[in-house]
Amino acid sequence: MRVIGTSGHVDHGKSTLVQTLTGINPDRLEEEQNRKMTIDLGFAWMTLPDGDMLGIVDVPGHRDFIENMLAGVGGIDAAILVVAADEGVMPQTREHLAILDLLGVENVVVALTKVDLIDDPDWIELVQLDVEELLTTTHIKHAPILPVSAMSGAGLDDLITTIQNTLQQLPQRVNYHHPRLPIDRVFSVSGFGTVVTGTLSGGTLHVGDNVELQPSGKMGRVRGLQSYKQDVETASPGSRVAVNIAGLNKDQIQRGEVLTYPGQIHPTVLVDVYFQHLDDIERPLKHNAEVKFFSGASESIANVRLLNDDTIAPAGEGWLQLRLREPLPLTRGDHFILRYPSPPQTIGGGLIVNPNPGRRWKRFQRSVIDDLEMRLDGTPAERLAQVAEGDAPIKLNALQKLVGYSDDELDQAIQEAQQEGLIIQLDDALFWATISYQQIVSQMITEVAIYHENNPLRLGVLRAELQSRLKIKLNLLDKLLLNTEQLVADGNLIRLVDHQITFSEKQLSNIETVMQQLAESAYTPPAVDVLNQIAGETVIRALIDLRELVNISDTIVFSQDAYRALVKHILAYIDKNGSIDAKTLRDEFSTSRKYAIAMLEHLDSLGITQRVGDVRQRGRNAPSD
Ligand SMILES: Nc1nc2c(ncn2[C@@H]2O[C@H](COP(=O)(O)OP(=O)(O)O)[C@@H](O)[C@H]2O)c(=O)[nH]1
Ligand SMILES: [Mg+2]
Repeated sequence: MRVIGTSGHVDHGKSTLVQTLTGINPDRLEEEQNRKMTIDLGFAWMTLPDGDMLGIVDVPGHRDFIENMLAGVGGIDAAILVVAADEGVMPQTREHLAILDLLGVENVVVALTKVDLIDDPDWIELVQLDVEELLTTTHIKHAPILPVSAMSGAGLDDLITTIQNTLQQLPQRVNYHHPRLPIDRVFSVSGFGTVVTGTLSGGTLHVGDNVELQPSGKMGRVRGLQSYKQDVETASPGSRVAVNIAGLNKDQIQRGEVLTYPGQIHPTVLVDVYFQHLDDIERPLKHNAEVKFFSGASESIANVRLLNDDTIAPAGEGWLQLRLREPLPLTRGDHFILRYPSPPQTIGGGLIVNPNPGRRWKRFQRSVIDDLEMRLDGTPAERLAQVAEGDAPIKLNALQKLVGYSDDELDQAIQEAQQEGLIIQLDDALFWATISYQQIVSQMITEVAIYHENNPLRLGVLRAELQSRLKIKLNLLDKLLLNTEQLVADGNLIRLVDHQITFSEKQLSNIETVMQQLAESAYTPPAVDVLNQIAGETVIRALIDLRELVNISDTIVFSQDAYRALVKHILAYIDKNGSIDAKTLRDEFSTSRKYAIAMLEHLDSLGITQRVGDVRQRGRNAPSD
């Protein structure tokens, strides 16, 4: 699954092209339809010939709505740059392309539209040369240019094939277990509640996941997911996603917020960035300038500190520290754009290098700049943590092979990564990136919470069931449980620390009847079926979970008291007489052979007794007192 964005000057035919390709009109607002102009982002999708789904974000080309365009192009895999053959390269052709370049979008397909209006092939060639020249001013290496017409349909098949080829060459999207959905739309659907949409990156989202919105910190839960109007259980990175959130209403959410897993991102107001100035602007960027900052789908007013320059001239580059008026959830490696508020103009953009410097840097400090330069490439600790991300923890020697550090470098990097909270140590030589670890822990908590909700009368979820849901090894599950305070392992059952079984009045009175019957014939208790009929199977099951009852076979349960008395007596008898057999047990407790045999077989299976010929002796697990 991939997402591309349109780009280009207003009226060059972006929305028409999207509608022709997908059958979906991206101009969904009434105002857009009346003015025949895209104002806000539009969304459409199609199935490519190879069967892959393609999401398309259609952006406004008008200069007044550049900021809406910025909210839509974060997270796209590639762009279609639309240039009308009759007008050629225009101001927002340049501006959009510059923005794509600053945002690191390297894959562009140029659609030279409206060729039906042009009779002169030389003219088309001229426009094509102009576009090629413009492309040389960017980092974009390869951008096929295709003459098309949405009116006549000319060139559209070629365009689709070219888009498909471009996307097929992109590396697979990686699941970093760090899902981030910059929200570009919020609405409510009657009967469902609040829905937010965005282009997902960083990891998968699942129905039932607990999620957090940043910067507000509000928590919710994924009630449903859709990708391209289809219900899905899991949404993958690189797709357009609509999330139905339980626990939050529409008014509590805004465009620009990021939906993520709890605790994975923290909003920041101070960021260190590497900045590239666009070249076609008259004035240099000055220290203390007030600008507008855009990243993902979010924006804020920002104040610029030039860390190592007096000014940054057009086409220049340099280090900035930005103070944001609004706290924003940013991470290292995010791209950003700066604009002047008035007259509105795109200045340049670049990369977030440190999202959390925590303090204001003194200007012109060699050490500060050195540190930032190292961060631009990633510190050894950061590289180590990146390699330690994944579905399972990684052994130290495997980690070392992947990063290629010497023993000393490795020690140093591990120490730093631990201090910075980037990795955690699970065992002597077993490490895991903190974000991967937190992800699985939060998934574990969510699974158990869902289980409680669906099975209120079960004390907890079976270890094996949880393990298979999480698809992790059993010994890893046990290690994680030891490290997770919110969960308790109670024998084979895992539960939230504060989960309790609550019975209704009716159930309590049935339980009383059951306990009475068990007290009356403690050693010849009624069969489980009979008890099930009195109180219901789930209630009897709950009593077993709570250890009020002990099931020794499919059909027999004893009350906890009777069971304890039996075990105690059996062991005492063995200690005194060397062994016990079924007949003796039957007579000692005036029970029947059926119960005596079942009890001894049960104790054999636990290793409390062991069978030797026809008698039982102490087993390896018998308590010593
Ligand atoms: N002749 C011709 N007109 C087109 C073509 N594509 C779009 N148009 C017209 O160009 C105008 C602007 O199109 P629109 O898709 O709204 O442009 P946008 O602002 O880039 O989204 C509309 O009047 C369209 O009908 C085309 O291939 N040929
Ligand atoms: Mg449009």
